[in-house]
Amino acid sequence: MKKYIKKILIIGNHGVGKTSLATRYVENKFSDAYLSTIGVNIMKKNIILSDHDGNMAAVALMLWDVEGTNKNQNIPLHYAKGCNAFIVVVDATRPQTLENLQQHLDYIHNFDVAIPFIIAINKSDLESVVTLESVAFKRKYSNCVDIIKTSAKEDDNVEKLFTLITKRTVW
Ligand SMILES: Nc1nc2c(ncn2[C@@H]2O[C@H](COP(=O)(O)OP(=O)(O)O)[C@@H](O)[C@H]2O)c(=O)[nH]1
Ligand SMILES: [Mg+2]
Repeated sequence: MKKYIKKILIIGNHGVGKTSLATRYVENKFSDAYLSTIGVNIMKKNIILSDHDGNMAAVALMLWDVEGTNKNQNIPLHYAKGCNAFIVVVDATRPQTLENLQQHLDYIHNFDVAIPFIIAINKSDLESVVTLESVAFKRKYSNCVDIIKTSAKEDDNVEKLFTLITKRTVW
């Protein structure tokens, strides 16, 4: 089996659920308490992926859970060094977090225009007010792997989110 090491950055506004998604995926835990991330928190998970043809890959996944950035705040560019993909998280209950999407995309594109990213519209267990027209969006950004609704709280689509984006870095 081929072995890979992949680095994925998780970015988005404060409080959208970046840490919760990573913690759900890596430790299968969730907390309602909000502890703001300072700087960056790196989590690791070893996974086995398989594609449609039955090819297998062992991936040592490094998730960089980056401190939230709101309007006009930027993540240090060096965090993205050696990064293979991005997860951009939006809060389904706060339209303002979608307004900053362009800023997060600009960060990615400053670094590498071709790098794959996936968008998580998180907190799908709550009443959603955020919509993103996915067909038009994906046409505009060919490196957008998918836009998926997730809930770190109820463990909905979390595995799918991380698997989809990691697969794109391998195959
Ligand atoms: N209802 C609900 N709350 C969530 C979900 N994900 C995160 N939260 C809550 O939202 C707050 C911010 O989450 P956190 O992961 O710290 O956000 P971060 O700043 O993006 O890392 C916390 O109080 C979490 O418990 C979710 O899927 N559903
Ligand atoms: Mg956090």
